[in-house]
Amino acid sequence: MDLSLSEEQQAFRELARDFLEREAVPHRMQWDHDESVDLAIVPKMADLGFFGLTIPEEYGGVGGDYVTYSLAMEELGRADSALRGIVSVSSGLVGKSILFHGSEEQKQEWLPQLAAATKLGCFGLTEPGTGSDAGSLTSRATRDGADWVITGQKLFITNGTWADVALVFARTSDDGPRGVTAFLVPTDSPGFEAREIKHKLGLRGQATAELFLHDVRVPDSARLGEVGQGFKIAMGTLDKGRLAVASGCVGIVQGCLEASVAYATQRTQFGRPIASFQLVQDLIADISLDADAARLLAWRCADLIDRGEPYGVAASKAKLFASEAAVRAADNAIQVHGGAGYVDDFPVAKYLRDARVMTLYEGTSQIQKLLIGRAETGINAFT
Ligand code: COS
Repeated sequence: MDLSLSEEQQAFRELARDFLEREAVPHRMQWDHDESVDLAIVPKMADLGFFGLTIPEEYGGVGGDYVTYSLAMEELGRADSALRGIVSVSSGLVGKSILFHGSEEQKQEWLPQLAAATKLGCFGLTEPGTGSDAGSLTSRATRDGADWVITGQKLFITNGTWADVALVFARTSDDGPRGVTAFLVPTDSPGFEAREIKHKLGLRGQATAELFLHDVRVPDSARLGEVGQGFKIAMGTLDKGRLAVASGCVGIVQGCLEASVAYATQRTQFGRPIASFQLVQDLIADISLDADAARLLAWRCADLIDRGEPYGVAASKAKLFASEAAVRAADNAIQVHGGAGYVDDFPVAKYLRDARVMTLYEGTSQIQKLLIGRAETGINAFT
């Protein structure tokens, strides 16, 4: 479905698809079994521009608009959501936080390395006791002369064991969300420890970790933004992150559609292709509809960002619909495949396992509904 895409946008999408068909699709099942992608693909993805999209050229990025970014995330989601997560956390959540809130020195130091993927970033917001209620986080940063000393624990952190820099949100006062400050913490700092979480349901190819900060000392120059501004930085960044998740989910739905059509047109039962049965076409039509609707919501959000319009609610709607659609589409795709869909000979079982977390992370479906409800009614369900 091509809706007014420019030649550049289409060209990038084709380049991304060709690259991922060659470099990722043949290996994704093995990476899933190994519980790690082959990290040799990371610099190759950076060469193509995946990590530098929407980061300005003056900071080592390739620039580009958010529609192109959405297309890139879709192609990554279609190929392997583990790869999409690596990119959208490192250059998306961490890179965008630095781009919009960093000092000139911080931008010069980190953005070229994140855009080239010579360094990876991770986003340390969630804690064992704080998921949806992110503003109540308990990791603490205490001022000590010219430094800050950070103590706390973070959970379910994508790229956690691979990252060179962790964007850590810590409490600098007891003033709820207004008492949170952001810090760029090099992961080789003394007292910083990352432990990988194994045996996840999906996204097995990406490193998900628990972070422990034992009196980690950083200079004040590692502070990102003003003291007390950390929660707003996290929320603003997550709005763009939700577009990345939504677009990745569009890729999952698209992958389910292609796999289902391919299977249903070659598999015969009762002497004819199963695609000729109306109930199989019903399943495929639902997947096709989900692909179009999710993609249009993601593109609407990307276009709002490109035009400088408010996009937070559009991001919530895109993330909510696309993540639920990805789970639904993968489930439908398995139904089309029958028993063959329940094993790893086809991509649909992995699509379902990978999709399942999308309705949870970067704000659950319930949180997205409450954000949409708050925007529609003016009434805040969180207070
Ligand atoms: N962009 C910028 N600022 C924002 C913002 C956004 N999207 N959302 C909230 N803020 C600001 C508010 O304007 C408010 O500022 P003031 O102090 O100046 O009034 C401040 O942040 C606190 O906002 P709010 O009162 O809405 O905070 P809550 O604690 O009620 O937030 C929700 C509630 C549920 C919205 C928030 O905690 C949330 O999004 N949770 C989900 C977290 C999440 O996605 N976790 C996944 C982590 S990554 S896997």
